[in-house]
Amino acid sequence: MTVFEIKRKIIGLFYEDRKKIISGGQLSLELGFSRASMWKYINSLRKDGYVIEAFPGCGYRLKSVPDKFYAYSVAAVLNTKIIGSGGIYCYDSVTSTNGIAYKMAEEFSNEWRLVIAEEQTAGKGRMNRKWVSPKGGLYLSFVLYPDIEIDKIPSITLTIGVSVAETISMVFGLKTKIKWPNDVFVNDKKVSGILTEIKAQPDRVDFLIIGIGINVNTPYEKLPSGSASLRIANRLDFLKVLLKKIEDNYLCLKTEGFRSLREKCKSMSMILGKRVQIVSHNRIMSGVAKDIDETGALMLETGGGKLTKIFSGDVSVRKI
Ligand code: BT5
Repeated sequence: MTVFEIKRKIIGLFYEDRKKIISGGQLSLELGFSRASMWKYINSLRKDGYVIEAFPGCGYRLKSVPDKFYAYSVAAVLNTKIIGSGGIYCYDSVTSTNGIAYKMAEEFSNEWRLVIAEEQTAGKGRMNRKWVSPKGGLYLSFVLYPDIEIDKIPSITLTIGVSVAETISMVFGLKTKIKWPNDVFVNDKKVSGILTEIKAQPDRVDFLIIGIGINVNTPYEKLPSGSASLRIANRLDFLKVLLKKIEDNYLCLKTEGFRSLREKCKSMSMILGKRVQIVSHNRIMSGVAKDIDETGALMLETGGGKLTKIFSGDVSVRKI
């Protein structure tokens, strides 16, 4: 076993029930090596910030976990089957997790990798905008290999948006809204943005990079005005719930199509039925946001009942 696997296994054993005391004998039995070697790994985990109490004659207990992602700790708790199955990569600081995941996907095809960073120095929004990414937030990207037509990609971004919104509602009991095509709002403030990047051939999608930024534990002075941030005691627990929700919804999209997710998306939408202005490919359009269609495109009523299909753009809600 590698050090990664040993640490993953130890954290996995403790994480199931954090109040549990596990005897040294049981640990060495589970891991298949001596108590002396066990001590070495317990100390290594302590150096990583895990507080592991030792009760002489009884065993060990995990008292607290560090507020830092390690690939082994994420692997220990993650209960997804595809997301991250090709490897989990955690960094202290990167330019952009999307950039890293994109390079990985180009180099290692068909590996469903997951990239997480504590901070990004050049976090990307859409259309070369910036995603402010101070230390301690949640910044992650993963590679998807969807067997889907290019014009249906917006439905994937919306599925991810629904998943982020559902997870925040579930964990915090907060009402969340989705702003087509890629934002999640709490109390009318943006808490999360999604960036979907694509590599495709004329007739097929090679891969997608799904990048998610969520403001957690971020001081407001570090964020653009109009942002929200969530206070989270344990980011790892949140990540686990989030990625499972994303995977479940993604598999539902694959097997059942966009139908039920589209309904969720519509019910969470903060723009449907409203008069909006959309900037899309340097074109400005106004109208009423009427519907989200079966591909995830926005149907804009531009006058006289005429519906225009919009695949991407920036939406602002008009006051009148
Ligand atoms: C987005 O773009 O909202 C997509 C953001 C995706 C970020 C993730 S983090 C992990 C992964 N790696 C990356 O490099 N990116 C992804 P867009 O819709 O273009 O919104 C960008 C706009 O949101 C900016 O122009 C600001 O107005 C605002 N903004 C920037 N940082 C923000 C933040 N932390 N919280 C709320 N709003 C922010």
